[in-house]
Amino acid sequence: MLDDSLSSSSQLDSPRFTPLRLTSRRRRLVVTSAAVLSVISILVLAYLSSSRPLLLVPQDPILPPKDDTPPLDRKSVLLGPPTGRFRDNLRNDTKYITSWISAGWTNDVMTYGNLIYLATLTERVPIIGPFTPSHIGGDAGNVLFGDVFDIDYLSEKIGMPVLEWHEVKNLSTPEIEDIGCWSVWQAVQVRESTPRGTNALNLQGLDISFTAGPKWLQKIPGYEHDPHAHFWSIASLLYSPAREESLIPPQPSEVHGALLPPDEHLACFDYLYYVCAHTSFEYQQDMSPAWRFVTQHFRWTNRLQSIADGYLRRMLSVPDDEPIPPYIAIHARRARDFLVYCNGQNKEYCFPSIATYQRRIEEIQEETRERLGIFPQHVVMLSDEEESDWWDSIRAVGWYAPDHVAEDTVNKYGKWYPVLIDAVIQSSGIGLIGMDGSTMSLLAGRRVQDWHNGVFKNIKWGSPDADDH
Ligand SMILES: Nc1nc2c(ncn2[C@@H]2O[C@H](COP(=O)(O)OP(=O)(O)OP(=O)(O)O)[C@@H](O)[C@H]2O)c(=O)[nH]1
Ligand SMILES: [Mg+2]
Repeated sequence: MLDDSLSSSSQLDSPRFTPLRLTSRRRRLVVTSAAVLSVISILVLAYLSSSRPLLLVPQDPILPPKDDTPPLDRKSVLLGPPTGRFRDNLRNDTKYITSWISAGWTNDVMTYGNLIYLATLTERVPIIGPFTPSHIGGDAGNVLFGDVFDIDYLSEKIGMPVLEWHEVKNLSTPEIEDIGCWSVWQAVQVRESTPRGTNALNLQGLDISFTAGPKWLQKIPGYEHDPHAHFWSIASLLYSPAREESLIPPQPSEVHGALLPPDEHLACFDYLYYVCAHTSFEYQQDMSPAWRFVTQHFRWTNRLQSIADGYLRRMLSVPDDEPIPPYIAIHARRARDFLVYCNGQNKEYCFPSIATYQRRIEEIQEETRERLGIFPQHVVMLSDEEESDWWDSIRAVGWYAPDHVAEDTVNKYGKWYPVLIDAVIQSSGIGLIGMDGSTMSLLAGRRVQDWHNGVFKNIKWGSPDADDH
């Protein structure tokens, strides 16, 4: 319905709304203004024609707008090069966050992913440590996060600088500094009364005084089978009023016996593996925000990818000037903890047979053919299996595998590299058959899905018919 005041003909006809009916004073004003404008126009035209030709057509072709955003300068959130004490390198106008790892390599990748996701939620710059060799022998030494993953790419993708500890503090003989941190671990489980062990003292020279987090951090408080906490429960400890309400007497630090409340400039937590937004072990769910917003942007460094590509080329006999064909990778966990889960059954009974793998291969080929018009013919096996008979049986059916002994991988690159190269190969195909329960399979599968639009299938195991479907 129209507004009455506007639709009334009496108002529309009135002098107030008729610009042509000018008074003589207004007419004089209009004439003077027109004259002044004409003079200005003539002067401007005269100036333009004397100084340069008038442009009637655009000089440049129409280009898409340029992305003028300068590349993100990660180090801008530091005062300068690494200092003896980390505090001397932190900016007063910036807040930071850190945490530590303490499990197998893939779990540690996920833990750093959780830390960085928490950093994005709390608008704090994450500072991350190296990967430490929990399962590949202590003599392997540490490997920098930035030697495995492209940290500049990651920072660009998440729109936030990600720092490594060695960029903040001089770690050659780290000066021991006291700091207060929250222990999430003391809050979310009942088996251990101490904070989760960290390597902060050895690696970063941090002598930590822990404050146990409140029991409500645990997703199901007191439930001994699930030590998960929610991202936002942990985040709330960095804000008022949860912080003040949760402060209890801190525990003395190991070296100096310092008693410190959790640091507000550099927030720190002992362990962030068991963290989710909604569901425990959430990386298994497509909704996993840590995966979608952070960990999927952990891309291999160019160096690591090209080392792995070299292995693939030699394995599949692909010359340097030809593309590596799309292939299906299989990740077969057959040792250590997975063997223990077999409860004494022999491996042939417990782990998937070649025929079981073959069925999954055909399913993936069918799906990539239908969905992508690609029919991958090469199959590459990656495994922690050490028995040569099993590897012979794999090669006998025409599947490929990197030969880290013949390639002398450990001597050439170091002890980390068989597993790193295998992880890159697992995630660079168009399909992955993973081992149910393996986080290494899970992340590789997510990469295949999200980086290459490929297919990920986990295989069930434990008995010969476990994967029947
Ligand atoms: N070279 C190689 N080593 C593997 C492979 N799969 C597992 N491993 C080794 O077995 C170890 C598995 O133990 P974890 O470190 O606990 O593995 P994770 O990365 O946590 O992953 P999952 O235990 O599978 O969940 C790895 O660290 C590797 O040393 C593989 O495909 N290739
Ligand atoms: Mg493991």
